[in-house]
Amino acid sequence: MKKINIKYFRMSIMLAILLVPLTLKFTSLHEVKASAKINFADASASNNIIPKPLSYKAGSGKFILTNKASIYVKGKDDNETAEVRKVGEFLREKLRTATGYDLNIVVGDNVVPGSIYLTTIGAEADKGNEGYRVQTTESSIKITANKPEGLSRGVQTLRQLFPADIEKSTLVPAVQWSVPVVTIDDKPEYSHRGLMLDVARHFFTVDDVKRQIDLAAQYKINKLHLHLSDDQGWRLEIKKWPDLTAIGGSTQVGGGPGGFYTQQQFKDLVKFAADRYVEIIPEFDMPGHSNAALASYGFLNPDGNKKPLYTGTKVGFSSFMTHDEKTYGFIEDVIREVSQISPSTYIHIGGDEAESTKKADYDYFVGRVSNIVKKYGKTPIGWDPIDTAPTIDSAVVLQNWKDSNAAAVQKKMKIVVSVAKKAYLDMKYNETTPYGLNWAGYIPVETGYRWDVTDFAPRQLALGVESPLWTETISTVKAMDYMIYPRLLGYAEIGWTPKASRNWEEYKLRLKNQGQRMSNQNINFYNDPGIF
Ligand code: TNX
Repeated sequence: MKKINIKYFRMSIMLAILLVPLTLKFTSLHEVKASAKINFADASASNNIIPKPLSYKAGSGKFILTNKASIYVKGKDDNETAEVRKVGEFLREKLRTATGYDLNIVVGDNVVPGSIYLTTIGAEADKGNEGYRVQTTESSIKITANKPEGLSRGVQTLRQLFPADIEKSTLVPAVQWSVPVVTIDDKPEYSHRGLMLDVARHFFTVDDVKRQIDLAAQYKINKLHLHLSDDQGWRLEIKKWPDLTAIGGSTQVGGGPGGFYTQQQFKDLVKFAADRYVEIIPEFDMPGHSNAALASYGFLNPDGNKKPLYTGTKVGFSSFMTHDEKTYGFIEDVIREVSQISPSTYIHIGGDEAESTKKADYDYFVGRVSNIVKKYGKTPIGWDPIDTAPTIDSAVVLQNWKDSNAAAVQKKMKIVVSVAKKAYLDMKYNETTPYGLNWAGYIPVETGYRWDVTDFAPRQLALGVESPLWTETISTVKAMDYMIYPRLLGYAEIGWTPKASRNWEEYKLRLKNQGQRMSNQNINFYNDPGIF
């Protein structure tokens, strides 16, 4: 604490020294104090980006956006230009509501002063697919990246350079829409920065999920893992087996009406996510957590009879038959249909808490199912203990939720870290939290931030981080927001910003300043009194 205070004290003195002569030039002594104060606020506001960029070099002055601005777009060829244009349209829409400006999109690089330019020409190769440079001067904003994906990440950064009012859902008059002069060079530490939504325990509509994708994407979350089946519900239409949704999708925890996505709706979700460069990873949890399927079709059960639907919250009681070819035929139908509508490189096969499946049967089952996934050109992911099955090799990814990945490390499987005591969004913040569970402990905002992927996985095997929201106790959008925010910002930063550049005390200040943006977006975040 002390160190930080001294640092900030020094920073303010330095800023004052810098600002006073500048402001003296134009103002009377009487005005000096006030303008110095405003300038200081501007300077600190420019450091509030989450996740923290790799390099942020502040210049002096600001760019002011007017309704005369155009958004110029140019790719390396026509196809890419068309994609860059879509990123430009996304930016236009994000700026439209609060400013009231209907900015022109112009293809080309004949950029006139006062404009914004997005291009994939001239970026440094080492920025990869997601890296970008945002360079602002008093007369222009330029974002450069190797790929439209990187431009999209840069656009999310640019949003955070504007005043927080930019995020309001109504026209905000009399605001100067300025961004500071700055050069930001940025790229992510990890390629997997995920959010998981359990839409099986409680169903959430397409619009609810879209909203969460849109909100998460602003913090550069790039994977949305959808937990599409569990004991309480099956949530994706499978044309060959319509009762999965007609019966298995008909309820949820507590006995509400449940619901499901048609394949058309799923494709629509995939597109919405792809427009934000977010990949949707579909999960069907097996061989446990499978009661909704067992309740839909008798042939999946040893006695040929459908199981009753389940609306409680116990785990570990259901299992697919692991030595019956009807099971594998059924699973192959599901995987085939899903692989046809899901462009993700992954299909998640669950594999957790199979407490009603003998270990040898579990090992056999997860090997068979991961081979089916591979047959359809996808990479299987599974929860631990999937790594412990001898049938599972390094072509399968482990999603690590307990602190147990010895087998994965030994086999050199890639790992997504979701360790429950740090990354579970369904854990309460503290004893007063109105929703959530606490079996993995409380996860206050600080605990959620103060760890690193490498605490739980070797760096060379780690793909990144994913924070799951299990929804046994979460049935409304309000509750969902409350559990996800503000913790997701921390997970986003753990995935994006290298460990050496992260520090809780400094993060806390940036997070505090995100409060206004979250409020403006009507996010029902947990308003932690220690932070906001
Ligand atoms: C464990 S984490 C589960 C889920 C529960 C969650 C509740 C995991 C792979 N399995 O079935 O919803 O705990 O926190």
